[in-house]
Amino acid sequence: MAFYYPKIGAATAEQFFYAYPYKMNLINPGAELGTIEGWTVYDGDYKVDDTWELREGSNFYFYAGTTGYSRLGQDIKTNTYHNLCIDSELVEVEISYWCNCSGPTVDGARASVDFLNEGMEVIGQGVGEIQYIRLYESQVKERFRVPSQTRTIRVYIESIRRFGTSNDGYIDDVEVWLLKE
Ligand SMILES: [Ca+2]
Ligand SMILES: [Ca+2]
Repeated sequence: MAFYYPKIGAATAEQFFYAYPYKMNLINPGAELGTIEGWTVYDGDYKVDDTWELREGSNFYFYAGTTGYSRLGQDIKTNTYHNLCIDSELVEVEISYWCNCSGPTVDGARASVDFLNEGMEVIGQGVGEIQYIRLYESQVKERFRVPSQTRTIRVYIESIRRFGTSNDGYIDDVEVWLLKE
């Protein structure tokens, strides 16, 4: 079926919800550029690493080095059509990522989000559960309600060290989806 955008003047939230769930565009979601390009360091520090294979076919993942706590974020702007849906207060965001927290006592990983309005003021927040996962290839999904008037979704990934000097909350392949609740 051909995908088309309805005319802006005529569009309603219901007309656009047919496109949901909708995958939002992230730059460098799986660290495969070999750098943290596209992301902003909000706390601590991040680099990419390739010691372990978190995901089949993945060369790199995000690694917080020897920091105690690190947080990496990326802004996603919503468009006119999403705004119609968001302002109907029926939209949720799902943030998923793959993590592996290794070590004698595992370190943690988490996803969180800030919702910002047109003036880039924070109008809502969501905080996921800290994951302590020793299994390889574990995908975590977190869902949060998107507040009306949200125009930027600032998604964060976090690595939390509990043991040793290496912060082993590794994260790979971040995805952001908008869903109708
Ligand atoms: Ca990767
Ligand atoms: Ca550690």
